[in-house]
Amino acid sequence: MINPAQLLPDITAIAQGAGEIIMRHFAAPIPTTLKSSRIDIVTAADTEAEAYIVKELLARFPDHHIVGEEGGNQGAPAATAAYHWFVDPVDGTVNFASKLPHFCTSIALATRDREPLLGVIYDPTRRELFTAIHGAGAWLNGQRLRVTQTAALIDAVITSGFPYDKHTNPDNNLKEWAAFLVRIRGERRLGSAALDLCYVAAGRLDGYWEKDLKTWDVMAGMLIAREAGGMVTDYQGDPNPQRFDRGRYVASNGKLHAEMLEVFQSL
Ligand code: 2AM
Ligand code: CA
Repeated sequence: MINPAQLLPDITAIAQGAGEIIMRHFAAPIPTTLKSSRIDIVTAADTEAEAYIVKELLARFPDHHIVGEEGGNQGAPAATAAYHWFVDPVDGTVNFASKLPHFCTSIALATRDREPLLGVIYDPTRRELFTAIHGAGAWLNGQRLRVTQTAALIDAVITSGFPYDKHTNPDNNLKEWAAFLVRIRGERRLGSAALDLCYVAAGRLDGYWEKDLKTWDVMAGMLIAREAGGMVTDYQGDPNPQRFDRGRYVASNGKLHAEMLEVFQSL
């Protein structure tokens, strides 16, 4: 059995190394390349940071499987590897390419059936390191994290995001956005799913929801949110949407969760 706590110093160093690569690119002009659509973009920072992270992970864990946003599946085959890594080199690429300093690197270790064991998220512009180990709490630069105590949606500040096919797919989160807008104190749209989950963990936000998320966007952040006392499910309340790549995630401080799920049911 692997001991995720023993891996934490190395994985932290790798996430911070990726942060250095990203910040070097952030200081210069940032050309973008299109992926699935005109707004789904990738930059040299994404590619270079992911190559660095994958090289470091493969050197240490050659018998593990690695799922990376830009590089696809690497390492040992998914079906046989006991452990899977989920890597998003730059979460918040649209912010990054716009020179808006709100993005991060997300690295998670999970079992083959996608139970997260370790989550490391590094925000290189604020030098904020969010970490969690399954069963051992969530931390920000060495300080223990706790979710908010907000108990009613009307007192809540909640964030969300919109999918890359929003121009053509009518199921583009606008109905959900409107439904929450009139029920809460404030709605925010920050642009990094991984940091949204960390901010729920840190008590900076009361809740978060989004559709079309991939495992690399959420695997680390959902562990960090849960280890800070939060709850993460799909829109119906299923506690493990990452197992089936369902893409729809709701995170909250726990107290607000039922009220948040009711909003989806009302649509
Ligand atoms: P990215 O910056 O790594 O692409 C924005 O709403 C947030 O959701 C970002 O974290 C973005 O990740 C993610 N996101 C939105 N649509 C996505 C998609 N179709 N696939 C993967 N991630 C997506
Ligand atoms: Ca990304």
